[in-house]
Amino acid sequence: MTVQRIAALAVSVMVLTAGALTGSTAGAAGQDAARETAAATVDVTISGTRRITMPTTVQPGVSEFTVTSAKPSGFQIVSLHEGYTVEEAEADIKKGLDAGKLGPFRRFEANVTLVGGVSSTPDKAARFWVDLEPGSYIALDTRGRTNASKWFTFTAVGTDTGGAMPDGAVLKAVQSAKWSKKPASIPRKGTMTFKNHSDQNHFVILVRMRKGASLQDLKEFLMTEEGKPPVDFSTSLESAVISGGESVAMDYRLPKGTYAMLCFWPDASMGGMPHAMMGMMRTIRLK
Ligand SMILES: [Cu+2]
Repeated sequence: MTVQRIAALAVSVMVLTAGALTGSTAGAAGQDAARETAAATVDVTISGTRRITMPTTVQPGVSEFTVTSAKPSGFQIVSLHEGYTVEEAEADIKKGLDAGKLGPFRRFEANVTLVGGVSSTPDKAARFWVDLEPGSYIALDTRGRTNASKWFTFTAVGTDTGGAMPDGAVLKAVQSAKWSKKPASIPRKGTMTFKNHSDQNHFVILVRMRKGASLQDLKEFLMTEEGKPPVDFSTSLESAVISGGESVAMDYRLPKGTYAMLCFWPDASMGGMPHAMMGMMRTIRLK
């Protein structure tokens, strides 16, 4: 299986998982999280044409974002480094992430900090929390085709919210492209914080394993794309992409079971190979 095929598969996984986030927000666990934090709230809406509406200024510090979208969406906040323009970012995403050219992809990764976001579905608003440094940001819907005219620029300025990230399950990326071995299990619902303690960009996908399926079965399926998938793509959860040093928290609710934990972000040093294919793959119990 070529890297291009794997990347295409990863995209199809993401599209499939986007439809499976129903029930991932609110509920009793979400209310607990709200009580524990004093974060400011920011409302985001994403139209059917993937145009983003939100405040043009937000407070720095921890904010709770609520995303309502007309289609399955992937709200993503990005900070462009000094001197890197929106036009350059748009061109590098098109050539790098969309068309698989390594040079533009490397330039994009070298010039941005991926701050957080959340996947959302039309039937239910999605909630996430991030800690924003003062500065300017762009927000985009990663499910749409790259089109900077639909990106939204906002600024974090003024008094810090004083809020804290919510408590709950913690999933960690470590080293370069590895998952922390712990925890072995997490609750099936609540608030999850994805912490990136590595030096690469990552996102996390949890996808339920079919009964009797092993990680080896999943590796073989991803390599060959033959046979019945050993995972159920319709029962899954996907985070936004975050850079090393960043954290994002989100509400989630999934059925009990054994899940595969994967990251499909391409690795520039491996010709764009998705991290999962480099071993960023483990199982985790949801109970
Ligand atoms: Cu990764």
